Amino acid sequence: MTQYRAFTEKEAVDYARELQLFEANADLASEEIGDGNLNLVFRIQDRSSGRSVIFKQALPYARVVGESWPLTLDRARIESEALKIEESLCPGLVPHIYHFDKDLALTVMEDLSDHVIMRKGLIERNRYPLFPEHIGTFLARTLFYTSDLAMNPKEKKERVGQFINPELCKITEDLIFTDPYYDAATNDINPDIRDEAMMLWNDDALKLEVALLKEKFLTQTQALLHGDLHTGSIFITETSTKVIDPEFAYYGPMGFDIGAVLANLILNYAAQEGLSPTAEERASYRSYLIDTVEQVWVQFEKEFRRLWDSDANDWTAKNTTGYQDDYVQRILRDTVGYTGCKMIRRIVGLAHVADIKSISDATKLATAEKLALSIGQALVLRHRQISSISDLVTIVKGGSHV
Ligand code: SR1
Ligand code: MG
Repeated sequence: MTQYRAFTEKEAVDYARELQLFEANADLASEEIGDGNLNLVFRIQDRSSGRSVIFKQALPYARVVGESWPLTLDRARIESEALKIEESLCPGLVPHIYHFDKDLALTVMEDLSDHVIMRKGLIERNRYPLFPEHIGTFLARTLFYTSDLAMNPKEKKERVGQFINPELCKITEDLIFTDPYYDAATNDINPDIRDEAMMLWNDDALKLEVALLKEKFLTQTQALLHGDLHTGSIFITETSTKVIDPEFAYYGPMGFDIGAVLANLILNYAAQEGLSPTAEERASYRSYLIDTVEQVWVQFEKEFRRLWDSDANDWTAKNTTGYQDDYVQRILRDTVGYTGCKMIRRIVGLAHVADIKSISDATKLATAEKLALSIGQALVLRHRQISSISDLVTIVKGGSHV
């Protein structure tokens, strides 16, 4: 058994040699490139051929806070097992895993350096025409094929057990569903919008809707989720999309993953207040983002219904008129609710998003944050009345719930 140790750049190279990932005498360079909240990420490259791989190693604590926040290394197992399932269901839409070492909490995977992190691409106002089709397919296939609609019920229950992920789920429960709704010490609130944050804490109607969404997150084992599907968990080019980082994977409500994608697109929409140089460019890019939001849902729904019609295994799913329509409507409502929760947490909670954080003008920053908060609140408040994706679009374009 290997003793766990957090790798240095040199140890990462030594381990790459041990695994014989490169020619014995290859001239290897190693660089720690992780900029996420939790892990170490090394790129190991053969200087002469240019060939490279990624080492992702979990730390026994949350990197963003430090050793005072211990965190299970089991998340590395969860991530590698989820990636393997996702690759089997969606080949080409996730990085390929070459090797996993449980003791070192280390995953060796395909280097995606020819892609960019989608959040960065959106901050630069790039457009990705194939993204809705790619992510809609990823969402439909991973959520459908891991649910009771498609799986043998015994195997599905065993898989729920395989993905019990209490520590990572607790982060989500606290940071998304609990802390933003009171004056928690971990919240990070721009003083210029403190009044708006305090209004959240006093909004009983909003807190009731959040409670219902939190209860569903805690109790519903509908499908194997990615669990943290924001635009920092997506590598992208104009023609390719790769979903990474499913360390928060667990069995939960389908709308949570779809909502994560939509929330981060809409956070960028709000951030255009400070990111776009002119009113025309802001309107144009916002229109692209809204269209993308709509198309992600449309592509998801189309593919999910197609899979249900062709591949459902559950007798009830195949033989109950109206069940599919009701099921899809419930996913949509959950999606809208979780979209709202995920927007609110990125404005007043612990971990913000670069789209908004990178706005240097204080007035524009506060305007963008208020817009994101008001859209998020409206989505949460109205999620149980939503009947089509255009209802969500109307709320976003309205920019407020009044
Ligand atoms: C302490 S971890 C903070 C956030 O980073 C991850 O990406 C998750 O979104 C988590 O809530
Ligand atoms: Mg992550």
